[in-house]
Formats: sequence, C-alpha cells, structure tokens
Amino acid sequence: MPDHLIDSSVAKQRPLIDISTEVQDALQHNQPVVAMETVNAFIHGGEQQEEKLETTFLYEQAVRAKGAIPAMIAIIDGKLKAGISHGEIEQLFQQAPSICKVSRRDLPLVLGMNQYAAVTVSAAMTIACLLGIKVVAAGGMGGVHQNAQLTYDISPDVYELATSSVAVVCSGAKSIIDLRLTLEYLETHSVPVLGYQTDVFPSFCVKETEYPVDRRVESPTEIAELIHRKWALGLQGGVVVANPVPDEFAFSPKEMNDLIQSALLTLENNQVPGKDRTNFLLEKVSSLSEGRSTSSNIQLLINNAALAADVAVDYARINNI
Ligand code: PSU
Ligand code: MN
Repeated sequence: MPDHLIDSSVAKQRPLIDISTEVQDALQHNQPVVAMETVNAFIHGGEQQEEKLETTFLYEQAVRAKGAIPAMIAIIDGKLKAGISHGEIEQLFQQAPSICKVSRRDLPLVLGMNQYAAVTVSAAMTIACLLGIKVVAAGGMGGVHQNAQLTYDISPDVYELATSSVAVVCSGAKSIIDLRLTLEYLETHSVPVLGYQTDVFPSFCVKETEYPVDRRVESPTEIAELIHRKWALGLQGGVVVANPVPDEFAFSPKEMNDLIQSALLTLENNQVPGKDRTNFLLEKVSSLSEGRSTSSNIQLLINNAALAADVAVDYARINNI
C-alpha cells in the first residue's frame, strides 16, 4: 500500500481514504480483496430503498461466500471509505434517499462536503489502484456512448481501464453504449477483453451480441493467470472480465433494443445533462420493463461479485507463490 495514504503523519491527522480494519488487515497479509463499485447496488439496486439495501448486502455477501474480503467503496458523510460496515450502509440509505454518483473526477469535489455517494467503475478502479487491490466487482461498465462523435460522451471508465492496473469483472456495457466503439477504444489502449464462458462481449442484461471478445476463458484460475501474466510483464493498464448475466435473467437482444429505443425517445424530449443521462435511461428502461431490468441488474451484480472473488482468491494464491 502506498505509504502516503496510511503511514505518514499527515495521513494520520487527515486520512484521505478511510480503510476499514478488516480491509487493512487483509491487504497487509496479502489476502484476496475485491474493491466494489457501488452505483449499481446503491442507485440501481432496486425500486425501493429496502430493496437496494438488501441488494447491497447480497452483493457484499457474494464476495465473502467465496473467501475474499469485500472493500465496498463509497462516500459516507463526506469521507471516502474502502470497506463499509452494514451500519454505514444503513446510515447511507437513511440519510440519502437519492444518492449521487461519483466518478474519478468528482472525488476531490465531494470529500468533506457531508455527502453520501456511490462510486462508478472509474472511481472504484482509482481507489483499488491506490490501495493495491487488483480486482474490482461491478455491474456494467461505461464506454463510448452512441453518437459520441457528436456528444463527446465517453465514460471515464474506459480511460481508467487504459491506465490503472486493475481487472474489472462486469457484464459488459449496456446497450445505450456503442459496443463497437467501446471495444475499439479498449483495443487502442491495449486493454484485453476476456469473456467468461462466452465468445462475445455481453451487453449488460443481454448475453448475445455480435462483438467477439479477445479471449474466451473458462475458469477463474485462467483469468487470474492471464492478468498476473500481463502485470508480471510490466504491461500496465486494466483488463475487462466480461461475465454474462445468468440465463434466467437475460433479455433477448430485440426486447432490450426496443426498450432502449423508447427510452432514447424520452431522453430527446427532456433536457438531461450528460452525466445524468445514464441514470435517466436506466430508470426509464426499468419502468418500461416493469422492473424486470432491475431484477436482471441485481442478479448480474451478485454473479459478478462472486466471480470477482474467485479471481481475487486465485490471483492472491498465484501472486504469493
Ligand atoms: N452500466 C450499467 N449500469 C450502471 C453503470 C454502468 O449498466 O449503473 C454505472 C457504472 O457505475 C459505470 C457508470 O461506472 O455508470 C458509467 O457512467 P458514465 O456513463 O456516466 O461514465
Ligand atoms: Mn459521460
């Protein structure tokens, strides 16, 4: 762990990252830790606050069940936390009925502001990288948006993948993202895209797309060996581990496409600022599908946490040899 974060006297007086004792212990003893993106659980994890709370617990539990330590990243009362307690999660849901979404850019803006916030993939990767955590669990990742040639709307997630040496386990990117352009961007920045038991890059609640992954992988061990090889070679930067949504919660490409088209039409008729467009569209798709996309989101999230933990356990074993 970099000294300036936890050991220096400055950090002791005003710690920038509040790392839970459990996560600190695990990091000090080279035990498997999974950093966890929280936008999908805290913001999209259900219709009601209680359902979101339940999703958040299940998401965390999925990591523990596989023998890794969850480091859920969130802003609690203006403090950047790595590893939050159930009490803090409850406090967050009580105090913040609408929780804001924080990406890497926003981290210095929200700290110390008594705010409660969930973090995106880019912010979770940033913190993971600072703490030496190698695996991030997430729902879906951001990417290059449709019409990005006009809007310049490119998620900081893909920039972060280009620069931070962390593997992100997610279910690909939702279909409001241009998957072809996203994969082009990742190729340009030398970010390998692995498909877990799939040949194609999934699209969040949809398993089948026309976009091949760079390598199909069958087991967490294979993933751990691959990411270990990349970093052992000194090749910095991230890896995407694309894990398709479980079968019973998958949408067909056509059904999801119809939903997205309707949601996009609504977006055109509303003035939604760039950063809020993703949330707006996801909520619209959820109401149009009568909550089925939310259930799908919850299940893929938990499934990704479990795979991330398996990979973290195997990575720790290989790295400690
Ligand atoms: N993809 C989804 N659901 C989400 C997100 C992505 O299917 O909730 C969240 C993730 O936290 C991701 C972020 O990191 O949105 C990307 O947002 P933006 O497009 O504003 O960069
Ligand atoms: Mn954006």
